[in-house]
Amino acid sequence: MKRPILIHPDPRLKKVCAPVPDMSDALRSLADDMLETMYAAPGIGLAAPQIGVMDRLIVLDCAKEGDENPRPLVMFNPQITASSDETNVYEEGCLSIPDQYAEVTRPKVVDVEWMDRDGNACSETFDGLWATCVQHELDHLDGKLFIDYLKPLKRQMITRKMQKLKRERARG
Ligand code: K2U
Ligand code: ZN
Repeated sequence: MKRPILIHPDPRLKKVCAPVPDMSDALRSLADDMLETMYAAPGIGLAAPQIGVMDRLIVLDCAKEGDENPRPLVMFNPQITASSDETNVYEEGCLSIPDQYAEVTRPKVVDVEWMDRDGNACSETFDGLWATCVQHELDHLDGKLFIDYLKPLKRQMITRKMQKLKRERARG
């Protein structure tokens, strides 16, 4: 089922997540909940700590709506094994930092290894939006947010806006 997405600042979004042990039905069900939550947001990626689960699990689907078939990916214990020197700049957002966008520079191409929902070892090279997204999600597993790449003043401004948003949401 759809899970609530944590909003920055939240200590759980700054923690380093634990690798998942062997595959289980519980982990498969968690991945399904994350995909449902991601599509409903809508988003093109989601990391387990964003729904308060401190495990190394991310889901993504960067297929362009309309002209590509959806391609939901579930990655347990994902690792970047190589990244290009060439970089890309992308105006990133984050479902845990709603309505805030800023340019982030990241390697253009990355090789990623992970375990899939059947427990199989997978590896693939990503570029374009897929590369940006998988790096954004992997950062979440290490407690890193896209605003951590910004200048302190810009980061503080965004954090204060989120604190205001949370106060307003708490008032209902
Ligand atoms: O992790 C998340 O919060 C979901 C992110 C994933 C993402 C961020 C930046 C760049 C690529 C992916 C987004 O909120 S998903 C929303 C979105 C949709 C289309 C393009 C960029 C971001
Ligand atoms: Zn994010």
